[in-house]
Amino acid sequence: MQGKIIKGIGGFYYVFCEDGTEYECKAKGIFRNKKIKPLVGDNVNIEILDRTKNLGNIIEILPRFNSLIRPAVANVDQTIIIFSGAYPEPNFNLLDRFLVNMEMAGVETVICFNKTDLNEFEIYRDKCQSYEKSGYKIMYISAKNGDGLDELHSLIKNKTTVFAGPSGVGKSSTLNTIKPEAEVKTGELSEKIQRGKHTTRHSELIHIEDETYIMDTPGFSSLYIEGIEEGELKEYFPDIAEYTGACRFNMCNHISEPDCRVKEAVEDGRVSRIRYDNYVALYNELKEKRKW
Ligand SMILES: Nc1nc2c(ncn2[C@@H]2O[C@H](COP(=O)(O)OP(=O)(O)O)[C@@H](O)[C@H]2O)c(=O)[nH]1
Ligand SMILES: [Mg+2]
Ligand SMILES: [Zn+2]
Repeated sequence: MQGKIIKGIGGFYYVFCEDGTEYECKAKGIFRNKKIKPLVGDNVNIEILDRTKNLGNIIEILPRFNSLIRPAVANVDQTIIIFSGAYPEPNFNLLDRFLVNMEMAGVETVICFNKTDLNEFEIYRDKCQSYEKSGYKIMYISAKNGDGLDELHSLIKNKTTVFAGPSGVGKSSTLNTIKPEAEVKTGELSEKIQRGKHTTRHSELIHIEDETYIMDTPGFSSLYIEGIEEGELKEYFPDIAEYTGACRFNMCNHISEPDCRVKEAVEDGRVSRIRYDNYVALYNELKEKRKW
């Protein structure tokens, strides 16, 4: 029988099968020999060992089309990166780091600004909107008053989606609007530090309906970009990569070179200045790192 691994804990894999049942499975020894470790998100074939106790054994992992390391999950159709448009205030540098990581992983990303019901959103609205020029799909939602949720719900239909973003931005609250029965724990914001508590512990896919799955992830507060040199960074900013070969220097990194089309685009507003500044900061960070 075919199914999808939705959770892995202590050597057990929980496989949601076509018959609508969740089976607790082991992966026997065959994967250890082949050096493939089953991942949450893997589509698998299982043999059923006990129909009353819902026990089974994974006998085959079907081919993956992609996989992420953090969180460890396979066959991801898209990531929805959720940021708060109010408080905690959106950290655009962190957003761009995340986007670069997803470009490197080759996973499609949608940016979702939540908490648009709060007055503080007015402070950040323009900055959030400047990302519309980046080419990423941008959504504005409120898990609290329901704004934008219909569009979000249709976006996730029959896909496997990872909800990512800092803690306290409303990932779990948004998930609860999609599947209230999941009753994902949400954290009250501390009045003092205004950061969400870490309430989402292990990585788990939640079956919504049909072929729709969502992974809620614990929040992150920092992200590193690893495995590339500064000269490669421009390839992972799609709105900057668009100008490849257009500048005076073919190898232009769009930093301090003369006759640079990217810098012109920033000046006349075609490329977001926030994003460009983050690009320069990350470029310098990667360059520094290489000197160590
Ligand atoms: N005003 C407002 N508060 C929200 C919204 N979404 C979530 N919250 C609150 O933000 C806090 C953190 O939410 P939670 O879903 O736990 O965030 P997570 O850490 O990203 O999963 C909770 O107190 C929620 O009630 C929203 O759209 N508007
Ligand atoms: Mg959460
Ligand atoms: Zn240039």
